[in-house]
Amino acid sequence: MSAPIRSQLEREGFARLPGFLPAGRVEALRARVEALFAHEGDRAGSEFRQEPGSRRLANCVNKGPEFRACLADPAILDLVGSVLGPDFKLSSMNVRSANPRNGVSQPLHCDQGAIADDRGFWVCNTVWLLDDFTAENGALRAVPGSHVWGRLPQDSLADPAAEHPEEVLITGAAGDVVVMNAHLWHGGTANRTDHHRRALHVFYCRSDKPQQTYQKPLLSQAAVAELTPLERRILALDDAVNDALSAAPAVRSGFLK
Ligand SMILES: O=C(O)CCC(=O)C(=O)O
Repeated sequence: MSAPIRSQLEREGFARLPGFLPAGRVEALRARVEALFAHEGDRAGSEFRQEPGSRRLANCVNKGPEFRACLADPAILDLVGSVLGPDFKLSSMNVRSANPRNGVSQPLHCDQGAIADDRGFWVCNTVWLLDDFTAENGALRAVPGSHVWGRLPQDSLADPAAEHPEEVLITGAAGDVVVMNAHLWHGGTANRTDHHRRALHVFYCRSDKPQQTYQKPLLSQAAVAELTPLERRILALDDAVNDALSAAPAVRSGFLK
């Protein structure tokens, strides 16, 4: 990946890869996402968390080859490795779709409520835009550089839901991917349009931390049979340390209860 992208990711805590996904893959993902929302109904997202004002899907690795194709893309893994170091795994793969006219911004948060530790950064998210992100439809906001501050918005701000004086809006086109150091203070904004705003979140963590969604027990035999060795490794399917870390339930969301 190009040096400017890497240095923006390091300096600002995020970088957008324009036109990363071809239109055909965006269409296939959208079609699968809508089929799953129709099929799962009120249960959608419940393997992780549901969110007022947004539709969510969780455990997407198990829900179609369109999603699995986003799990171990070499260019994305390279950037994620530049944040997390060489030893990392998938933490979760979810869809978030901000509802039309939902009237709610997410509070600024760091994913998993994570603060960098003495080994450095341990969470990195990638946001795959399935619709254009605009100033009106619930684009991401982020406070550039906040990934190195070593503190959480909820411990530092009177109102993490309020606009932050240093925040920027991360807009882009369907097919772009935003790679984000997930210690960055960020959140989805309110959708003021009549259309859903959909994104796939492919979220990674360092290998010594628990997965947000313990993948192994949630994967069907059919899905496992299709995995490459690299995908098995990224899912930590043969990693006894991960089994010990991730099997115990814990609070693993930045702000969702
Ligand atoms: O706008 C988005 O999809 C990102 C939302 C987000 O930061 C989250 O759900 O943790």
